Amino acid sequence: MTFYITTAISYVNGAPHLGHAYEAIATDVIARHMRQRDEEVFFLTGTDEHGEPVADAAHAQGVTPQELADTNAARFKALMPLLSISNDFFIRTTDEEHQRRVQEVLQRVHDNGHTYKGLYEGWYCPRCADFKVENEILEGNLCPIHEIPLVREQEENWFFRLSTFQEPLERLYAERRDFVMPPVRFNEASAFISSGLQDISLSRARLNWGVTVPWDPSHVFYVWFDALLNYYTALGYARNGHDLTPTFWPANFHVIGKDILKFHTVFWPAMLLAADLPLPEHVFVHGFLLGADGRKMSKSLGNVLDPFQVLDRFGSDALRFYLMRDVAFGADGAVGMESVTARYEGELANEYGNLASRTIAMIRRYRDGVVPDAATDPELAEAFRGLTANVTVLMDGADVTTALERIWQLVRRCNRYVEERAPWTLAKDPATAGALDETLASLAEGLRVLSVLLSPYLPTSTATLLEALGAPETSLPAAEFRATGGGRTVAALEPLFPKRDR
Ligand code: ME8
Repeated sequence: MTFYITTAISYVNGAPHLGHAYEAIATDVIARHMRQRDEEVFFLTGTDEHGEPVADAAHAQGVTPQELADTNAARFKALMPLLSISNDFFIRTTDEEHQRRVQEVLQRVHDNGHTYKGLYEGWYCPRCADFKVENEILEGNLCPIHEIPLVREQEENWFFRLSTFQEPLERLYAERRDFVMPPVRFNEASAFISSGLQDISLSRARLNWGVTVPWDPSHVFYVWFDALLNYYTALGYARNGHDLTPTFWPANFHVIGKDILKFHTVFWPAMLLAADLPLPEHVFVHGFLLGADGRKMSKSLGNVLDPFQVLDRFGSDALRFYLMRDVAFGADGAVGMESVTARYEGELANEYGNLASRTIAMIRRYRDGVVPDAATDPELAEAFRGLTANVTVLMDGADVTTALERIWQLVRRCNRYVEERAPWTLAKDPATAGALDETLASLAEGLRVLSVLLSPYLPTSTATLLEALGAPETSLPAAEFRATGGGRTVAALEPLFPKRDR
């Protein structure tokens, strides 16, 4: 089976921020989990480099759009390994192969009769690069997202006949309730469609920073169609000379934020239908990260959490864990350094880290570093029953937060098990040697299973720990709690989550 998952591609008019990191991490957790299931996974991310926002930002900085794109695309690309993102390709919409394929697909849309030339007049937000329809406009003619004044624009454009896709889209939404997730976003997209679709511009005549319209070279494509098509074009050239499209198209998951819902849940499926291309399975819409004060993060409010600062102080596993645990995937959530510290100390260090260090230390102290070859405790085995199946179902629905909570309940259960069994007491009396063997074998097994399940979230520390346990296998079948186990030698382990200066 194959699994194709994408993030949105980031605008290069600014530097990467925590919202970008959040989306990439969540998508990475799902991709890594699917690889554990032995799926053939392709995970795409990248940068969105054309259009007015980039051209304007470049102009303001006195550089060419290409220069600005090169500088910032490099920053986004460099962020991925810092976050332990396992993307299979990084697309830039200025890639020649991308541009060629955009032209090919949109030429087909044109040839299929879904375009016409007309005069466009409407309210336009230069930051969204989007014309707003009446019911989206805030009082005082403001952009609902940026809250800046909209500009009245008029120009001759090529139009895409979105209105003719009203019925096909209504049918799509009637037939596939999970096309958009979570349900609240499905309802939002569905309501937008029911309110009546208007044709939209497909090209810009005034701008030249974009992909040239092949049948009318005085125009460039409207940046959103160029950008959306990245999900399709990348497969054509990501692996030099080998077209991955037949293997991976259509995508299984597009992961996006709530501000770009309309483009992905309405324009995108209509465009694919117009180009005779199969539709993706799911669009998952996540919420927004807010400052610790619950307001939109902004430099002027001083409530911005900088991903680089968190990475510096706590490392990538901690940032990944924090974001997946603290902000329910799909909802908005407030984030701040204090709560990062609390999760790091309270859960990573004191719960998982502590379970790991005491399990290994006790095996070394009481059993010369060899996991006892004993039957594991049926009661603990029972607590683990169904865990992997549960996580699998949750991940199918992209519910990375609930899956993590489910795993974490077992981290806590194992720590309680240590207290209940008090191995340090069992070790004092030779008559309880059998009970100590069972306890240590069970803890080693529990810790191993938990680490396999946690590896998509904490790829670095779980790899270190599984190596120390002598059990580096991370495929999902290895996450079953075994009735017996042992005989393996464990290695000394440095604290996985050492104390940090405040
Ligand atoms: O929208 N919290 O690019 P972008 C959570 N180029 N997610 C956030 C966020 C926040 N505070 N701020 C942004 C674009 N995001 C287009 C996409 S796709 C064909 C083109 C998310 O750099 C945002 O919702 O503004 C989007 O999914 C992604 O980051 C990139 O945002």
